Amino acid sequence: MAAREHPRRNAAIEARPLGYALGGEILGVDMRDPLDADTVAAIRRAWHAHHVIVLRDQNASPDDILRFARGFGDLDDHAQTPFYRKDGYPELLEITTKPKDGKPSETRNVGRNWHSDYAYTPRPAAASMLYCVEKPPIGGDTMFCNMARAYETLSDTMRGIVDGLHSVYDISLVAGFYERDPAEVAETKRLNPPIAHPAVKVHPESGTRALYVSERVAYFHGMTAAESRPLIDFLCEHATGPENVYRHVWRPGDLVCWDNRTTMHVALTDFDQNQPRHMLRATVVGEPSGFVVD
Ligand SMILES: O=C(O)CCC(=O)C(=O)O
Ligand SMILES: [Fe+2]
Repeated sequence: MAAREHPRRNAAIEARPLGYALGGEILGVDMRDPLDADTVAAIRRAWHAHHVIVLRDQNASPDDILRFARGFGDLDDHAQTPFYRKDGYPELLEITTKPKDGKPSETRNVGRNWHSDYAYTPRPAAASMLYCVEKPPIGGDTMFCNMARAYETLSDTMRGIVDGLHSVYDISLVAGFYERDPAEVAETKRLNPPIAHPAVKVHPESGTRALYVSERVAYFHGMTAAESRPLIDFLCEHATGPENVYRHVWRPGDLVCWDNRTTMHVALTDFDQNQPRHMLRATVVGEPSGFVVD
């Protein structure tokens, strides 16, 4: 391990807001330091308040990322999408534009429509932590929206309607899904049949109610696709309006952590995709949810 030039303590933790609707920067945390319970509690408080938290100027190895992430819960081994794991690190997804084994990266187009991670599984992600190793000189930004605020700003009547709905998530609605390797597409579809989750999620820790509808929802359970479509479109448009969004402009060494129960995100193609953009993601597993539909 490299010598530490400026060992720091994780004692004085502050968060400063990055956006009006969501987003906060955590100051005073070095991911290489061991995480104590007070630090975890302070970060959690900031995370519940801001929904997306950002740690800048980190110099974290894959092991540092995993140790930090484990402080916040059990990590997913990504068995639902087994092709994207970093070699030797099943708990890290490699999201990269860099060719692998002489072939285009299968993760070059991950996250291109608004979504919450692993909503198409019976154990949707509680949280995701994405670390930027390398980024293009311009762009490659990620946008986040606040789904608790999206829910709160609906009318009472519309809240009553969505409270009674289940969103049916379909992995084939992942943007660019069919541009991936056909064998992989078939296998990930087999592993992830369409699944219904409540259209409003109650956060298990904070009790916050948040809309749980995305561009990967095919229909509402018990309704036809034609009946569902205008409502899905309205809710997505309502949730992703500019005033409800934080846009993250990456720097290498950023760790961005989002709460998948209260946010959605989208990875933008606002960059030259021949340029390297290389990210590592750890995923904190959530509670089991939903039922597979026929
Ligand atoms: O690459 C990104 O900015 C985000 C991709 C994504 O959707 C994810 O890591 O969950
Ligand atoms: Fe994602």
